[in-house]
Amino acid sequence: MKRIVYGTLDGLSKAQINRIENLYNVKSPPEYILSREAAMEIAGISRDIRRQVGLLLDRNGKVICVIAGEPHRIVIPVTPDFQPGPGRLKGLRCIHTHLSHESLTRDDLTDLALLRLDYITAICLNADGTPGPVYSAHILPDPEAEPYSVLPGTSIDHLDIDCQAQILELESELSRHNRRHRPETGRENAFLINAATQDISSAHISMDELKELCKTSRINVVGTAIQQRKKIDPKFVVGKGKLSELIIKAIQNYATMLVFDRELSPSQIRSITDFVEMKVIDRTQLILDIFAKQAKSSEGKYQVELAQLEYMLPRLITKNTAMSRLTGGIGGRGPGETKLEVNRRRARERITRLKKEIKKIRKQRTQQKARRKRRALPVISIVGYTNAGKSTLLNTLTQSRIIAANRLFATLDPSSRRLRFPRDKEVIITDTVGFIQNLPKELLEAFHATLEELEQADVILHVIDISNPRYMQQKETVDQLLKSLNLDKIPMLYVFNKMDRVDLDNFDSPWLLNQGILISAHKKSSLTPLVEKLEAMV
Ligand SMILES: Nc1nc2c(ncn2[C@@H]2O[C@H](COP(=O)(O)OP(=O)(O)OP(=O)(O)O)[C@@H](O)[C@H]2O)c(=O)[nH]1
Ligand SMILES: [Mg+2]
Repeated sequence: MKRIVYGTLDGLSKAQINRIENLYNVKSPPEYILSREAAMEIAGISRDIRRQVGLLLDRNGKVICVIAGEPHRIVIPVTPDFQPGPGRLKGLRCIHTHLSHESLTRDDLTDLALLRLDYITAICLNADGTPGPVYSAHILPDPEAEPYSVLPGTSIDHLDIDCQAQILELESELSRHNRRHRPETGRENAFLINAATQDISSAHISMDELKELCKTSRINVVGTAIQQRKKIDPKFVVGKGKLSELIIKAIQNYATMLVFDRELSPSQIRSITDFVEMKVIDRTQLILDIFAKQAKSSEGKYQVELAQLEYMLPRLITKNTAMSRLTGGIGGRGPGETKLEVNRRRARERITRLKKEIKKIRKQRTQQKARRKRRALPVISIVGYTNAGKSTLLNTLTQSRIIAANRLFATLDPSSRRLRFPRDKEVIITDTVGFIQNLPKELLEAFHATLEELEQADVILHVIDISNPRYMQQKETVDQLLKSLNLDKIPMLYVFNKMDRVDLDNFDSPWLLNQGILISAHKKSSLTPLVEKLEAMV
């Protein structure tokens, strides 16, 4: 780092500034939190300028950074050369002055935990300006315990605490814990955050589903928090103070990623990623990610990539600090064109390409459809919430082997099969992508063509997994989506699936079951009433 004074020097005399700059020459042995002389000097300067003064020291006791603060706080600058890895500390300790006898503040402890400082120490000034009590704190490695420990107050005569050895010991304990909690390669440890402005029960429902989405995406959930608020914070979703608290909890649980159970606006993504040294994603990105992993056909892949790009384009950002380095840098790019602009331009070009490709495939499909129409077979389309058992039903009905799996969005590509009814009538039966609450609008747009095909349906089979505790909400989500796609005019049949997994005598909404047909999609014998009903409908 540059040997400049960080913070504010406004209103200070040349002599005062000189004295502060000279703090870079301070020598402090590694066993000491800070040598007595150095402690005397920062207390002296602090008394003189009536503001806090801070130092960042590396593990050898070398001053890496001098900070001139305000009367009640210092702002610790970004230190790109000292980034704490997983299970590691920052390699820097912060020693600063307090103008009164106040012990470590909440902000001090938040800095300690968020920045993963080796130590944080406050040297308090007595009323006469001499150095008074000294307070220190360090992080605790145990996820079950408090995040940090504040040591009993001492004085500047007792800063020889074998500091370096203590930090190393703490760090080795941290890395032992980290090894135990570390995710397997290719996985992440995620901490999930839901900000609830309405009733808490729907927040819980949504959070349960987010956990399932994580499972499908091979993400370990190491902690969750539902935060009730009157209003969503426009910058930090849950407010900066709360967010700090949650991040500390996340770090403590060895999380490598934060997942927000809502769609983050571009400015929220920006403020949060500027604030935290951790991967941050939202519900939409998670769904997009699952779609991307699951897409098989080229059309499906194009559609997902298009949705991802459309979603990312306004969110393509770099960190504030990195931004200034990028824009200030010299490079082979056109004058004034930053990497960000290049990325944006590439994304836009790719979007245009993808739209063309999708259009081409769509045209071929329309021709196929026309052919099918000539044969005039009725079409039955299976829709429903993801994981309801749509593909299983199609498989059992038509003895096919479409992928059916206990994960969300197993099916992205529509498939059609012929079904011959007992009385020799033939129909086409199609399976489609599953629905979900708050389906990202980019995905809805990208999958429009797929969903459009539903318009051709003569009958819609709406499959509902009644063994899922959220079945009612899921049914409503699908009903609403069908309505928004103008499909609610097509004759629809409710199919209540997975009856083998529920105790029907004690089912909580027995009236509902009268509105459709009960089945077990993987048991052919249970499908007879459904087949009879369908035959009558087409
Ligand atoms: N117990 C039980 N499990 C079922 C039944 N029908 C489906 N399943 C299981 O539910 C899971 C999801 O089934 P799928 O057919 O893949 O569900 P889907 O609606 O096609 O899901 P997506 O394609 O992800 O939207 C699978 O593990 C199935 O084996 C049933 O009647 N009873
Ligand atoms: Mg499926």
